Amino acid sequence: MSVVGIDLGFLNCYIAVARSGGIETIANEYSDRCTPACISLGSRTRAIGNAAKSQIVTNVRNTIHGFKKLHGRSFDDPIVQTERVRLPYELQKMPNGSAGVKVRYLEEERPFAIEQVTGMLLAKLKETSENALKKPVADCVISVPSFFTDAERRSVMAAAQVAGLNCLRLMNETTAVALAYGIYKQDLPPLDEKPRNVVFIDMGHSAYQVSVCAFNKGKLKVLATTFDPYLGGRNFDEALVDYFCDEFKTKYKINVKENSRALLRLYQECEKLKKLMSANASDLPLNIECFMNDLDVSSKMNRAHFEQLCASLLVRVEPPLKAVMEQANLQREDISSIEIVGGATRIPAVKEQITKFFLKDISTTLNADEAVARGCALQCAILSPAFKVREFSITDLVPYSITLRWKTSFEDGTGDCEVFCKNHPAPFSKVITFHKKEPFELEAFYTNSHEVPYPDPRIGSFTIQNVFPQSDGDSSKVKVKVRVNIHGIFSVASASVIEKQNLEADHSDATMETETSFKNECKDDMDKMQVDQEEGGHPKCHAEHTPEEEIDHTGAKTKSASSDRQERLNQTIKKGKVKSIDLPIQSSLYRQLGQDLLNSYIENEGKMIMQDKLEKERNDAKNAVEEYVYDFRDKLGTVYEKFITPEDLNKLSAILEDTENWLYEEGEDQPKQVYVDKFQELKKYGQPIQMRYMEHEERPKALNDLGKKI
Ligand code: ATP
Ligand code: K
Ligand code: MG
Repeated sequence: MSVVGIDLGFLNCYIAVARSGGIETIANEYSDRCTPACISLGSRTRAIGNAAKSQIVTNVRNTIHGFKKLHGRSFDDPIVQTERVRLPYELQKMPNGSAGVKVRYLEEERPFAIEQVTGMLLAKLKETSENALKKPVADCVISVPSFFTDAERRSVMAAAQVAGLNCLRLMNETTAVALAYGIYKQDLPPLDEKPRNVVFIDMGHSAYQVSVCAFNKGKLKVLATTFDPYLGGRNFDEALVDYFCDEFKTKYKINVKENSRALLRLYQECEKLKKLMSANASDLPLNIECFMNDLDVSSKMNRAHFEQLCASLLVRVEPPLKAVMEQANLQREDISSIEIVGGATRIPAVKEQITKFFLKDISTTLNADEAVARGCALQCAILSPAFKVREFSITDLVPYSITLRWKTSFEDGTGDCEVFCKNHPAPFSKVITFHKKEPFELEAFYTNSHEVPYPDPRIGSFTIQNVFPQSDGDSSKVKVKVRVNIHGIFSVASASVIEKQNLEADHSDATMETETSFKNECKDDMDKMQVDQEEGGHPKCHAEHTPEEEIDHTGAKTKSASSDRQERLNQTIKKGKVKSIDLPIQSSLYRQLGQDLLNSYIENEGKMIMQDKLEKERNDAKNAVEEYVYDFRDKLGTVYEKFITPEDLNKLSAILEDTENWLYEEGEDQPKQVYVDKFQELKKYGQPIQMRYMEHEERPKALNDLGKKI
């Protein structure tokens, strides 16, 4: 059982683990706590993370980065097409219509699905955690943006499977930050007091997210989240790049945008410049040697000018702040603290916008780079039965309202019901009752497609099977449990038919009841946790509905039953006696990756890991030969000199020189065994000399020891 939290960033990934009683962020093999979200494919091997990042400019077409937004989207998706223009490598339409990448790997053109790409990255992060923890890692918690839709979330879940990870929770990034903030706070208000409201702001490389959370002792509840999924540090880099491209066009008569290598270098330099400007307001130079056409370019920039260039970006900071306060129905004075994380919040002008809105200093006490990973690791520790952590309950929310639609038997009409409103607590289950005589299909979709940053509102369709009329010809009462699970993913979780004799006579085929799930009905912890919190006195969206309602499908009338809690409990008890039979559900999820395809990705990742391992062994074997040559030559000139005849010395020197030349020529690229054999051959020459030398060294010592004994 491992406790690992992964911040899967657009640009930067971080890992936090539970080790020696605490949560710590760990470093990779480059002693870097940040692992770039970058994969470079080669003719023999893959490089992932830091090693890949250094190849962005040298292996332009086969180095994959900036792919987080491709998850769960079709190739034709407008977002994919927008990203495509920015990417220096090729995207490709996969056979199932989704977006993949096309790169050269092992000397051939290869398509990779986005789940494979992120799978490679996650496999690397898994390996890094295993090295740190010195044991196998599977269980983990992975972060996703709070605005990710179901299709995107499912795609990240699939990527985790490709990497051999068991993701216990996909955690919204700002919620992870909130947990990292709250769990160690000793002074949170008691449960019966007004909660402490804190705003969390994360601006990373690709996106901007805001959430407001209410804290009481031992619990946090996300009240609202807002976002601009298209605003992040990279937009600020882009503003600089555009400016310099224009300048260089007139100044040097070069078109940088036509040269992907030069453009990538300019992006890298502009990112550095942007960071420098965060600490320095004066003029800063930009110099790039041999930029294009053997030309050295130079220019300068300062903070004030930069802010001018970014004016249209800076005005986008406020709207999500305003919206989050409106949605949570809070005033500025209700907010205790404003916590900012994410690299791009280091831009002074971004901070100013935030301060200007809240009229309050912002707090930077959280580690801006590591808070997401730490929060994920804390969540993983909470979920892990093997790990003791302080009790802390986390209630997240449903970012977009979800509606179910179905066909009714009357007038070929359709019925629908909003099962989760926007900002409804999650995870959460609800039970909906239908009166049906035959199998029926439920279609789930996002109610307000315009507020979802995704081109298709569909979530999936679910057919409830094995529904028949009762023996007397009446409709059967079918209970359908819908759920937004711990990953923030919607599903129709179960369905059952309730036996007739326990029901009051109900002759309307067009009646539906919805009810929130009661404690007695909850079968797993997620629901229980939810219900506990519901009882903890945070009535939100769902409690505004009456817990039980009957809705006429035709829309002609809607009558609500009593919402009295006692009545609910009585009902629950009555329900305990009725017999229910589970019904099979056939689910068809929108843009779901098929199991066969997923299995083939898992298998392929295994093959690639094996290939990387073999390649590493081959390289190690080659390096061993090289090292032996240098070491042997060095010793021949020094310590071995007395133990070898001049003729042998000449002969051996020649052999070593030949080997060295061979390593640079035909020995440059040989199978592992060739190097192993070469190494053995060299050792045959070296060992006798080494023996003589060792004997000589040992003899006086042995005599000495003997002397001591006597
Ligand atoms: P996302 O959250 O969108 O998935 P990410 O988590 O990978 O992206 P972060 O690591 O939070 O992103 O932030 C990276 C961004 O922050 C980059 O654009 C980087 O240039 C920017 N950044 C980092 N440090 C500074 C700084 N000192 N000043 C300005 N920008 C900075
Ligand atoms: K990050
Ligand atoms: Mg981030």
